Amino acid sequence: MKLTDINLHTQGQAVFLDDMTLLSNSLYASVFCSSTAHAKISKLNIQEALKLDGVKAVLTSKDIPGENQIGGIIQDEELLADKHIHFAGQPIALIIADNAKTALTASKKIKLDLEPLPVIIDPREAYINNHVIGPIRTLEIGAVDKVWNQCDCVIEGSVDSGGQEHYYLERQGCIAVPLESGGFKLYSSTQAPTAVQKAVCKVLGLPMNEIEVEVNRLGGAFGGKEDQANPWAALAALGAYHLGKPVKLTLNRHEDIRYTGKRHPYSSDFKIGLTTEGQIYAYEVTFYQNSGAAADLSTAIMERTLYHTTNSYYIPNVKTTGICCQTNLPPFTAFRGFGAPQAMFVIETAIARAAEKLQMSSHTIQKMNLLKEGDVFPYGMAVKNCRLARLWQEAEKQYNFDNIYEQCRQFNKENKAYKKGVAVMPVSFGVSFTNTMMNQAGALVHVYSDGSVGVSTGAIEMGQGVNMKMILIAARVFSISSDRIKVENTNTTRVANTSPTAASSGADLNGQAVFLACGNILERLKRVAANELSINDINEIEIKDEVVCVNNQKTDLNWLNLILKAFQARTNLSSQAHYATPSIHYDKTIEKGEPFRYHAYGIAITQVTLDCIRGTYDIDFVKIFHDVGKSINPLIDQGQIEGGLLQGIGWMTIEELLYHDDGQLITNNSSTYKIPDIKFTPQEVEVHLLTQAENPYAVLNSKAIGEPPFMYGIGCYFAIINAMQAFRPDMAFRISSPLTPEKVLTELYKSKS
Ligand code: LUZ
Ligand code: MOS
Repeated sequence: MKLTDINLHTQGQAVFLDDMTLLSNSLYASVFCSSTAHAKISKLNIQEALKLDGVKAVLTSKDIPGENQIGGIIQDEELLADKHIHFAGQPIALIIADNAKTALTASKKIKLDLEPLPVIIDPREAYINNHVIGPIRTLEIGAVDKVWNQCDCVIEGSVDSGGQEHYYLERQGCIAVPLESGGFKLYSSTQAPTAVQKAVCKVLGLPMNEIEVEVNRLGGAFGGKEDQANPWAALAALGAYHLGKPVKLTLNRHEDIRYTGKRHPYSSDFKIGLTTEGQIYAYEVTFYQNSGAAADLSTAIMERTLYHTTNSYYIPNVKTTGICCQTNLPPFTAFRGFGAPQAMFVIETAIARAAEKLQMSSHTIQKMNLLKEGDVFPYGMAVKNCRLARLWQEAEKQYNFDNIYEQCRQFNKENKAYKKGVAVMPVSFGVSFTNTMMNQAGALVHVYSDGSVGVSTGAIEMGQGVNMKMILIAARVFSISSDRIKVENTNTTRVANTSPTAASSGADLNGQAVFLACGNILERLKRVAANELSINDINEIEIKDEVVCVNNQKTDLNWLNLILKAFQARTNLSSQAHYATPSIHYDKTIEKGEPFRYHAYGIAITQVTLDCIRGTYDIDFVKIFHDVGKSINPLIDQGQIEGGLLQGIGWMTIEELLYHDDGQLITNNSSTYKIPDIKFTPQEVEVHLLTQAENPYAVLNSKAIGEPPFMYGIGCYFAIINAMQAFRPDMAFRISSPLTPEKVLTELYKSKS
């Protein structure tokens, strides 16, 4: 069997950046970053660092030959701080030495004289002080302001959600190798090789054809390497540029956690209006996004937040406003879900509070307002191929929700110290980059004369199994054994102008390009076969399990001799193809359009048991009903669902980022920042993939899988709240996420205000 990433990972044989064999003349870099969050630099002293034996250079902003600028959407971020520091962790100088330890030691000898400036870490305080990034955007449908008096019940509130560290196992890093042309080849741990290429070009002042970026695979990314692999690659390249030798730069875990951006914390105000039966009539929300010190992807992330304001519900009157607030924290960035989880947490909070007031279960309100075919989202797109009702029905058929709630009530009646809680969490996630331009991909396929196949795309394998999906797509088109197919690493000279592997669309976009490229070659092969077999109409020809068939009848021609004949006939056995998602569009001036090709849907039911003496909780089960279209590989999709769920649960429960008022991250190591482990994992996770759910809008009728399951984790927060209410029915809990055991315990014994 061919060794693919999946085998290599499980055998510990996969080669990551840090495992690569270096050229013998390689040098090592370390980055000196600010430990102060906001200040003017009055003096930078590098003399002590330079004196250290083995140090080759200390580079600062003055040594940048091109532009000292790495901002993507908005040009507001210096690669190396020149005069002004905006966050703790901002790079100031690059140390190059002949070994990694010396580079790190030298970085500690750099001295800074600073004039401290006031630090803002709270998004609302930033907003009041006018520190806003990009335009404030509002989407509207119906007329919210006119309908509040028609609602039986109107509830207003605020709620916060915390940030989240990506905690990819492979940290950020890059190896930059000078080439004879004066350009550079970069091996980078990035989701976006073209973005790295562009960032390096800008910093070094070189054209794109002088920078080659190659990626074997990543040890996880989760959005953390969509934009934020760029600075480390640009710094490694800067070192290689000045020293003319390969330079390796990797962050250690402590550096990575402190210096790089995370999921955006949000603080939000909401107002929801319903009938006494639970029909939602109006919803108004303002999102204050803590964007950090520079734009990074914040405005795009806010755009996805706005589009997911109403999650899986149809609400006729909606007004949603998003504000990107500039603070003195490291620029927050893409993270699985890209702003949608933050929006969904707020609407679910609004529904939970309405349920309290109306004295009904949240799931009654959720079900009553579930999206139906043809319903229109606040951004103007109509729901198509909506499968929420089907998912809900199937879930209720297998697990009678009322029974589950009743069993919990019974348990809670009989137990004092332990309480059970339940929550249902529906998810609707729009698939496509919200920036229409980014929805394109390329593939290059070679069929070699021995019948083996090489596939190159712009997709990055980061453990999500995209390479296996590419193999399965090529195997399906040619109808050959997947053992004949190899996916090459990702390289900007083979497939250019790539979008990041992000937005859950890696397999959709690159897979469709592979499908088209293979189709081109297949067409040529059919002509060769027609010629060999003296058939006039190539539509009568088909390859089935490596055998050429004519009108479903097997012939003597098989894949191997067909390829040989084709080569002898001087047939082009390579094809490049390009795919651009059709029909999507958006007009920001009117805030209406059809930004997504389709939506991914699903429902999760979560039950927890709360230890009311300790504040700790166990997750009894999560049962998931998910629409992944016609899955290309159900095992990979199940893995993404389980992984996404657990990462979402972590965000909502135990993963807590704490900052000092001066902008220092307190939870800056694995000893203080806790991610879910196997013991924390739900005792039971059941995944049901919806059957007979072809999706006509993506490759081979499949659906994107990467991000949607993350948001099932939100159900865990509400299940815990549900259990807390069973312990203290007199309390209305108002707790920001993450809902750590510490917070649970404090709230359970709080006196009633
Ligand atoms: N990245 C991006 C994303 O640039 N645009 C998006 O819409 C997106 N969505 C999810 C994850 N990453
Ligand atoms: Mo992303 S959050 O890089 O799909």
